[in-house]
Amino acid sequence: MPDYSDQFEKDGFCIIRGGIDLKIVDNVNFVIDKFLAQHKSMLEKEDLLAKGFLHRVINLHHSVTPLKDVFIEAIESSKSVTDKFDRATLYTSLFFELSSQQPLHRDTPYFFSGNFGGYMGVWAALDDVDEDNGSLVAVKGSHFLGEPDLKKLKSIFHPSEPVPPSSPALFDAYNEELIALADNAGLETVICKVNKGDMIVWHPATLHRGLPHINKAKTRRSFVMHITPENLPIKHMDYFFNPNKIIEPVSKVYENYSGRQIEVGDQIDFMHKKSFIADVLGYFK
Ligand SMILES: O=C(O)CCC(=O)C(=O)O
Ligand SMILES: [Fe+2]
Repeated sequence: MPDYSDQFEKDGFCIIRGGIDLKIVDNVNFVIDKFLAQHKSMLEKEDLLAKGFLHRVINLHHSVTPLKDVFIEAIESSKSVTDKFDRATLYTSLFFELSSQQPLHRDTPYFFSGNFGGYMGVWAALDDVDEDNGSLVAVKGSHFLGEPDLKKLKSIFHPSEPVPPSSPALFDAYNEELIALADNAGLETVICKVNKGDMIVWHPATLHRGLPHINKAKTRRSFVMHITPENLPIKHMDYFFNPNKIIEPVSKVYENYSGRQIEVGDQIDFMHKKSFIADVLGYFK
């Protein structure tokens, strides 16, 4: 595999064509079909699908275990970038069949590790993805844009109380300011048209989004891996907007999987609405 680190440093992201072996992709898709054959009607009944699709499923890899093979393969193909801060571990994941359709944003307020870098987004296409079914979009060089006035933003949304771990209105306003900075700087927006098996790695401060999912006859199966070096504490908006808050060291529990560390956990969450433990959903492979 070529060294993608120059491109990643310069652009804030890189596209790695054919990063995931198609045998692994096809197997994962086959196993997800099995998962759906068992759970789709329950998920439908519980209103945990979006337009009939899996959407924003957190840590599905705890139940659909071949997704862990996608992680192994993705890091193997991108390690010149993803192992830069020390060996990459899997912190959390998101699975989508319907595009995230999320507006342009930086991940940093929700994946904040103080001055220590190392968090990255690693996105694997399990379907061909273009403008029709919600391409991932990234803004070249947006990781170099400075921060907007965080104190001022805080004072507008949380004038007299600390910022909570999650504050969607503040997150949106923060990103709006960055989008204006990117526009002013004339930064280029790249629509990443990819084939299944391709992957994209982004820097935590790179503006990125998922386009609207227009053609619902097609799925947009994609697996986002949020990676960090071992034991990197990850904090949210309460820390991001208060850099004086001390980030304590953490000691995480990992499973060793094919020579890589995957954070141990057993909760699978659907669209932030409802979680199940893996023992309840079962293990699919
Ligand atoms: O898949 C997408 O459209 C974007 C996902 C994303 O922004 C993230 O996981 O940080
Ligand atoms: Fe993101």
